[in-house]
Amino acid sequence: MNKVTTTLLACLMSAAGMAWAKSEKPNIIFVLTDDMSWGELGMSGNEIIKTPHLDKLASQSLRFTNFNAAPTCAPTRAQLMSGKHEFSVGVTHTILDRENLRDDITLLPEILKRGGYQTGMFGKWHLSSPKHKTGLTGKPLAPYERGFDTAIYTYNQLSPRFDPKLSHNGDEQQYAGYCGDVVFDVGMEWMDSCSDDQPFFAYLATSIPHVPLAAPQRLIDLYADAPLSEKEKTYYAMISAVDENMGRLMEWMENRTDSRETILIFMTDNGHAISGPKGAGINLDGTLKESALYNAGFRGGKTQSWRGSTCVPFLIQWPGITQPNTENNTLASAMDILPTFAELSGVNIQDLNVQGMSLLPDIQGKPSRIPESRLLFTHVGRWKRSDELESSKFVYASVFNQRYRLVWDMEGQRALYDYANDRDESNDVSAEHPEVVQHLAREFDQWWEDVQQGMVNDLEQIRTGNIKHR
Ligand SMILES: [Ca+2]
Repeated sequence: MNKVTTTLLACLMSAAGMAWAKSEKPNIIFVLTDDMSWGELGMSGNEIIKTPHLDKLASQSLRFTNFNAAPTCAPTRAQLMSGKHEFSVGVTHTILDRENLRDDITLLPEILKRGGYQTGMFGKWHLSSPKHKTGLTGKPLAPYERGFDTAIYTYNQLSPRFDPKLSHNGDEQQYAGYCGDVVFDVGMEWMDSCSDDQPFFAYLATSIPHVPLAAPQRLIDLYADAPLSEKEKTYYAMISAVDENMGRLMEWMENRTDSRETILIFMTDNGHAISGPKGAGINLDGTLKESALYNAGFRGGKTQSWRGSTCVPFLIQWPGITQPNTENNTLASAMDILPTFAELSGVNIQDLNVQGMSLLPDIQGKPSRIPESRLLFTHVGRWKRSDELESSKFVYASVFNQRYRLVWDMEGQRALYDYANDRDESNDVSAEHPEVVQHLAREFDQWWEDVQQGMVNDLEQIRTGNIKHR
């Protein structure tokens, strides 16, 4: 072989090698916490909370500043797993069998398995009731039967907070330590056990800082001199426990020698939690109660309809792809995660009719594919009985675009906010923009009309007369 041919061959081989390296699918670590908002991060201006590791991650990440979850726990998980609005997939509550994610749809881990991923989930599932092994069409509801190779999970909260019991693919096992640490322990152990030949997807879903409140004393002691109630100190200590584990995870990642890159995502499941530190939290009109708690300038929290109820932290670090310390203000949704991961893993999901849209271009720093006309809809759900759903239409609901949010409060009073220029939504601009009100209200009517056909759990309870209520 002459020198030119050898050189040409080497170039071709090198080019092929580069192409292969680029086509290698990244590992994905997705961390979701429970009842923690932008306000509970030091980087957002909270001067009391101690979150050094999350602040560091935020400074190294691309931060989505208009990323929206649902206003409560199970509904956000339904969006993540299905790529659809929670009402379209049956989830209209967090209890009463209305947290059962309909069994006849394809879930995110199933998509990623098609793309060659090893899949694991650790922590709070909250998309099926422990009473039901199967859904309405007779198919299984448990995470280990819906696409996760390994699921070490609880149906809802990890309980008790110390030494909790979790189901390992259906077998109940006792775990030692604080519940927040356990989720990361079993998650990292599983990732260490994964084959290097395939990428992995690890979904770590903590059940903290949701109530019941409990944390290691050494973390509560961090807030000994803070102007907080005892309950608030414990709530903040639970967030510091999340932070400490994020630090542990990031250190663990640095010490690994993967042949492929690893994406790290941190997200939370709803806005500032009324249910967190009981006796503090948020008023029914979305303003903060008198306390040293902090809501990052937003109005609204968990279960409500103002921006603070659904605009949650979303941090993504993808070495070589995302730029550190950057922001993206695209109107994004938890429904977008499934199509984003489908695209990056090369799986065609056209037949699924998901409502989310891929954020891959946004993540790669390319022009977004999310159209200017995009609308998102939120609704607290949680009507007491399924046959009250129609009369609940205008309770804590909203429809919004990139600038305006039409909000119904608990009493059904409507207001329009220019949230892009009025962060705390204090100025109702309905009178100045009647055409915006009319457009958004009409779209909301249409959405409500269409979405009810997906509320399979409510429809079944109405059909059978077996209506669950608190
Ligand atoms: Ca939650």
